[in-house]
Amino acid sequence: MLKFYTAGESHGQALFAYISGLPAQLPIDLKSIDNELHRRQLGYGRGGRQKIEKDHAEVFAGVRHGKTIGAPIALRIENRDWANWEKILPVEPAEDDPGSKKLVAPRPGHADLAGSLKFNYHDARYILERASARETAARVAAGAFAKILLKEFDTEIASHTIQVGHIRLEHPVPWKKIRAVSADLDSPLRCADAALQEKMKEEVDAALKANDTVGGIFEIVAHNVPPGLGSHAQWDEKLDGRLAQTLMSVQAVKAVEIGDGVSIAASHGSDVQDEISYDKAAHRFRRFTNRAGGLEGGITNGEDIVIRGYLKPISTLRKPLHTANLVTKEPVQAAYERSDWCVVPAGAVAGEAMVALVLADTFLQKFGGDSLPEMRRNFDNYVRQIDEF
Ligand code: EPS
Repeated sequence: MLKFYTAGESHGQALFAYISGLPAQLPIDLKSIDNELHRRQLGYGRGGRQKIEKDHAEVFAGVRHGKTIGAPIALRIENRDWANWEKILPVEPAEDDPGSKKLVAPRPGHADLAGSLKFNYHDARYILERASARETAARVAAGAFAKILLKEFDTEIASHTIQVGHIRLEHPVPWKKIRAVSADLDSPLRCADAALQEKMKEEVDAALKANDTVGGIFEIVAHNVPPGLGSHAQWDEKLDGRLAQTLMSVQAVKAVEIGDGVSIAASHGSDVQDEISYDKAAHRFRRFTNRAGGLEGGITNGEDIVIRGYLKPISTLRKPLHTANLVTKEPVQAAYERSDWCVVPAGAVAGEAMVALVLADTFLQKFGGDSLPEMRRNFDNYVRQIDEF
């Protein structure tokens, strides 16, 4: 079973990720991990922090001579911004607590108030430090290891932006185009339609001009996924449920959709179920459509997994909203922290990592193997079983 945890705060010394359960002898291209981290930092509408950081994953355990050894992996991502915060957020007790960074005006939409009530803090600083989307850098680094494992079995994950503000990409995009735009480090919003992307950029510019933020929708596709992953047998084994929960855990995601889940709710069954044929040459069952997004009954059906994350406009606004002071309870204007004003591409990269981590776990559950060669033998046997079905 693949497990991963992150630790670290946005303005602490570093972020950490711990991953266990990967098979031994998996070749690890450390550059690919930093490329994922770089992708996460990009995006039209990202704030000043991304000019400070140049995220790099230092691996401290679990990898030797460029390959996993079947032991837990530990990595660290330094926060360059720590130089500006070490006196404000020291680990050791500090005599004079420079209250300048206290946050007593909780931002509506952030974890500030809910977290302060939960942990009995009258200063939301200690909540926002962990709640910040900065934490997704650690998840992206962990997800990069999962992507490397999946790639060994020709399963790939990519994403693209399908909506920013009111601007929506309506037409379907083929996998090859999604893959290309997902990897394009120069694409401002990773939208496959260049003309529409210009309109999306105008939405982002308008939000900044109005001292506001803007949300959107990203679509993640897992390509070349074998049928039979996940299970219908128990509520917590249903892969659609696991993926939905995983994506919801990414900061600012407020809704998740698998396949055409939202639009088909208003349709008839005969119009939306994906009818089936059999491709004799390829020894594969095929679908004429993929409205189910590659999952039926909580189990992969061999089509691409398609999952969308609906991102709220982030909560930190230059145009402050009404709130109440945590100490005096008096009405005040919400605090402002340096921030982004559109994070759809960044949210998509974090989402890709989370989907990769869950899919890698389902691969390990189905094919097991303490070493990559053993896992591959199990995988090849299963593929033969499907061929001979
Ligand atoms: C982010 C880092 C943060 C924020 C942003 C995303 O850095 P800082 O707070 O130092 O600017 O820019 O996080 C939020 C706005 C938030 O509320 O979560 C990052 O690295 O993704």
